[in-house]
Amino acid sequence: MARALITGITGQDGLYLAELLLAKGYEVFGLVRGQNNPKIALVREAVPEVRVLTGDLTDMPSLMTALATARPDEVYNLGAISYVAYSWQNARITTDVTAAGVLNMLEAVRLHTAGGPVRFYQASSSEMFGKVQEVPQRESTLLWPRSPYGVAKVFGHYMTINYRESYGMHASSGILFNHESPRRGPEFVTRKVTQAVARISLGLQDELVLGNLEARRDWGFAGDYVDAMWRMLQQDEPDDYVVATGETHSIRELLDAAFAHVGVDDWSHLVRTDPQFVRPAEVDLLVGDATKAHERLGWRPTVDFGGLVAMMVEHDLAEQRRLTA
Ligand code: NDP
Ligand code: GDR
Repeated sequence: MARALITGITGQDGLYLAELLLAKGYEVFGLVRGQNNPKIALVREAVPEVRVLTGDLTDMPSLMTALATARPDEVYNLGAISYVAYSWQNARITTDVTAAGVLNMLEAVRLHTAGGPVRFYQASSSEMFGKVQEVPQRESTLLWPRSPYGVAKVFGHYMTINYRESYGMHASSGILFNHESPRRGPEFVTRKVTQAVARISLGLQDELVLGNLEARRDWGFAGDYVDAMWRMLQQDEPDDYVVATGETHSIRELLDAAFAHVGVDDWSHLVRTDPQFVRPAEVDLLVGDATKAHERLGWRPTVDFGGLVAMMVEHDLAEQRRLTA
């Protein structure tokens, strides 16, 4: 039975990846931080077969202990402070976790295996592309991060490549574009919109307050993207891959699609913008070219933008009805 260790198991991707690996017959271990993390309940409910281990990416001894217990064939490093807006207010802790945490995990794997066969996945991000240099963005596009989070991810990305080149480690980096789902945290724009649309249509909320409506993102479904992670670690050779749908939409188009789903064509009186949600520096346009992942991994997204928005609004309508019943 193959064994996998997932950091960030309590997050959106951690839960989908655990489900995927369990379905494939893996024994799955998940790293959870904190002495009483309330999100453990999510893990126990969604994936009760996962063995929870305590640890923190900033605490290298805890990573060594987790590796010694899990003895994994594959390590998926999904743990991070992942909210871009938060990273300006908390740049140092973002750097400690999202940048230095990757080094801690890589070094722990190297020491644990003494160059052995553990395969490593790093959750890199389209946020690394930042200021637009090329459209669409691909693996070779110049990185120009625009947030402390983006800078931290660039460090983790190059450190992963460095461990591959220095120690021959099977370390791959997935440059994943935005991916969403009903499990997405409510601080991210898609979920903020679908939750608000559900609440407004049920008469539970009057308006939605957002920041920049012109930014464009390449939004896919998280369930599809964790499959790409797994495929990367099944390759003979480690490498870096862009994972994206190749379609881009603005926040305005997201609002059009979400409100249309509940029968509202004109949302202008329901949405207000406020500078508090505008970032010090914005990533204006993301759209990925996933040709390499198509050709080498045989990976394709199965959910398009319309399907994703419908899935999330339907989920939030059902959830809000349940909460207010
Ligand atoms: P989430 O924010 O949902 O999950 C992040 C996870 O990291 C949580 O489980 C969190 O645990 C954990 N974590 C935070 N700090 C630490 C720490 N100090 N030590 C150990 N674990 C920690 O993110 P997603 O699931 O959406 O994303 C997964 C990864 O992929 C992240 O690295 C993210 O940056 C990256 N990524 C995400 C994309 C997306 O669109 N979703 C796109 C590209 C990259 P806790 O419960 O304790 O908070
Ligand atoms: P992003 O996702 O920064 O791309 O990072 P987010 O959903 O936070 O923002 C997307 C775009 O929407 C604009 N926006 C708002 N965003 C939020 N959160 N709240 C608002 O009210 C709002 N109004 C407008 C933002 O300015 C931005 O342009 C996500 C995270 O999952 C990262 O961890 C990951 O690496 C990248 O995707 C790829």
